[in-house]
This record gives sequence, C-alpha cells and structure tokens, in this order.
Amino acid sequence: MSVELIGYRYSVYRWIARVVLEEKGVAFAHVEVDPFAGVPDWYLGLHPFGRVPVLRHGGYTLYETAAIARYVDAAFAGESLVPLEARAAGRMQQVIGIVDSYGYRPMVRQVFAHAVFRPRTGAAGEAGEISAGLEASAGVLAALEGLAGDGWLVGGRVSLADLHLGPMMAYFVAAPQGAAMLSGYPKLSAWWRRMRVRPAMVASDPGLP
Ligand SMILES: N[C@@H](CCC(=O)N[C@@H](CS)C(=O)NCC(=O)O)C(=O)O
Repeated sequence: MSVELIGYRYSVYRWIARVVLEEKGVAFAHVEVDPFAGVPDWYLGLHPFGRVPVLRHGGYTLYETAAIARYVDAAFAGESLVPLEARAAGRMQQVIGIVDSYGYRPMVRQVFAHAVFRPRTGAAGEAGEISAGLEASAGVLAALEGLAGDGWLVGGRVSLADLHLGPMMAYFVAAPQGAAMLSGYPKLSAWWRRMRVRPAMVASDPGLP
C-alpha cells in the first residue's frame, strides 16, 4: 500500500507529518497543494477545511497533523514515538496541544512569515505582526521551558512532542529575533541543538524559499 502526503512544500504542518514519516522510515509520494493559492475542489473532498496536509494510505484518508502523526506511528514498524507510561503520554499530548493552540500562530504565521518568508518571496513583512508574534511566543517558550525534560521534551526518548515542535522551532529561529529569544531558555536551547541535527529533521527540511 502506498503512502501519499498531500500538502504545500513550505507548510510547517506538512514538515511535521514528513518528519514523522522519516523517523519511521516510511517511503511516501508528495503531492503539492498550496492552500494559500486556493485549493482545488478535489482537495476539499479530502479536507473540508482546506488546510494541509492530508495523508493517504491505501484507501485510508486522514487530515489533522497530530492524528496523522499518531497513525503513522501506530501503522508502521519501528520504535514507537509515543511513550508507554501514562504521565509521559499525557505530557506529550499536552506539548502538542500547546504547540498547535498557542505556538503556531505567533511563531510561524507572525514571526516566521513576516520576518523571513514574506521578505524572501518579495512581499512586505509587517513589523507589527513580528512584534506581536514575539510577545506571544515568549509565553509559549516559557511554558515549554517549564515542561521540558533534560533530554528530549518528554522522557528519555524522542517522541511525537519533539517532532511536532521541531519544525515550528526551525521556522521560528530562522528569524534572528526568534533565535535571540530562544537563547534565553536554556532547556529548550539544549533541546534544539539536539533536535535540529536529528537525521529525520535534516532529511525532511524543505529549506527556505
Ligand atoms: N489543524 C491543522 C492545521 C493545518 C494548517 O493550518 N496548515 C496550514 C499550513 S502550515 C494551512 O493549511 N493554512 C492554510 C490557511 O490558513 O488558509 C492540522 O493540524 O493539520
């Protein structure tokens, strides 16, 4: 059964799905759909909210990145990316929830988009978006610093929490202001030094436009 990941090359959520596929050693085909350019009708049949990514595996179709990550982890061989122990599993889900609910918008849509992506693609970045994003991101980094373990974010092994935050952090620190802010959080900084060179992170990196 073949695996297909449908999404936009620079989407941070597509990167999260991709890094999980890389960790599990799953080969997949990429289908490009750019939601910012307007999605085709056939895609809305797969994802009624028009976001990316969508995963297809045989006749099974799944959207929502955290669900895709859980599915890929459970469906394919290799070391599990979900801790067995109840409290660690709860913590992992908490980190993923924080990243999705409070991190994505300020770290990616405000700081990265306006300080890095837009300028690199010929559009103007708005200073107000960057400063509002930095202000909100500080609260997110502080919360994650308080929850982070000494090695990986949760427990002694890499988990879906690390793989969810990794691509978001990569985009955030691509902005010099984001990198400067991260340096004020020692546990997260140490985690990022470990995370950014992980082979699955490197292999899944879409690069910058
Ligand atoms: N809750 C969704 C969020 C996915 C998402 O927001 N993806 C962004 C790209 S990184 C998107 O499709 N944005 C299009 C838009 O905002 O219109 C998930 O977890 O997959």
